[in-house]
Amino acid sequence: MSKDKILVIGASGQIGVELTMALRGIHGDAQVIASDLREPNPLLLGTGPYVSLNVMNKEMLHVQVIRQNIKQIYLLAAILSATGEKNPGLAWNLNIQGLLNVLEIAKEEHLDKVYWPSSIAVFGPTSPKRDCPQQTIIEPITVYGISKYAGEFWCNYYHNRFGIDVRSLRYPGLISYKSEPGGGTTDYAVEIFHEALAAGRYECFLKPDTYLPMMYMPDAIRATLELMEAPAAAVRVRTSYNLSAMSFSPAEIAVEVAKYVPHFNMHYKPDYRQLIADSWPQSIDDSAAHTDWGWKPEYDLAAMTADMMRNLQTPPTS
Ligand code: AKB
Repeated sequence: MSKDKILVIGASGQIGVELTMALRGIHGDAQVIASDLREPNPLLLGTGPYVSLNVMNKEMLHVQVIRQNIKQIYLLAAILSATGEKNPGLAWNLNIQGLLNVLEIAKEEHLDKVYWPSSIAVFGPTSPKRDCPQQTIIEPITVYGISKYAGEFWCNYYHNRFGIDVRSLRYPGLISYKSEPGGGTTDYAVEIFHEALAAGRYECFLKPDTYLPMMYMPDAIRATLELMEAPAAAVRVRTSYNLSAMSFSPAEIAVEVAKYVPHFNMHYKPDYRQLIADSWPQSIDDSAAHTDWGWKPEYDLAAMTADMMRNLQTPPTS
């Protein structure tokens, strides 16, 4: 039987749920196998095949790749920046060993393509703060950032040495309403919507003037699909592409949210995540993605806030 299916690892996470649904829309429900260690996210229930899978178990992963006739893998399972600082060893193991397991299987089974996300967390305090370029000084201070940077070079290595068509994006903070983020420093920009609508106030764990690169999930999903559809020759960056849409501070998003929640009140109580946020660039230069495969974001802060509010205030239809 020819290999024709797509495996999404970490399908119940913030990106995984929406990417799985988007891939199912394009390739057909049965062609996209969702997998996770966790229970399936409720939004995925009844939408297509689901297998319970631990990416750290290479043998089981290998068995599933053969059994399910997998030709492409999207590896989304990871421990993010804030959670990673609580258990650095675990974050390194999952983020790196998980990737190596997938790359080895891609080599052994001659898979068509692999997708693996990197992050703006690769950058550190010595990287340029504004319009941070694709290639620059990169000295990350979090274990998450170190694992992502090392992972980028493993991707590059497997591409150069074994011809694996592995592609990657450095996501900024991602904002979404369908599935929640978990353990990131940029999570405040999602929490603020839920707390504003539920309680009319939010206590932010970053200072009001902390500018960070951010992106609305529909843009992130489209960027991922466009990168994966691009002709291989156009994908010249085989570490990971800078990707950008907007930059804002907690004070600025609070002003936008207050347009929809008139008495909205924001308090600030910075914690250990401030140090992480301060180490990252405020904005990103993603001109390589524009040039190589035509990337163009659609959502700015106002458009994203309007769409978030519309969706969070509308009861879901079943
Ligand atoms: C995090 O905050 O850790 C993530 C990221 C920027 O990769 N959202």
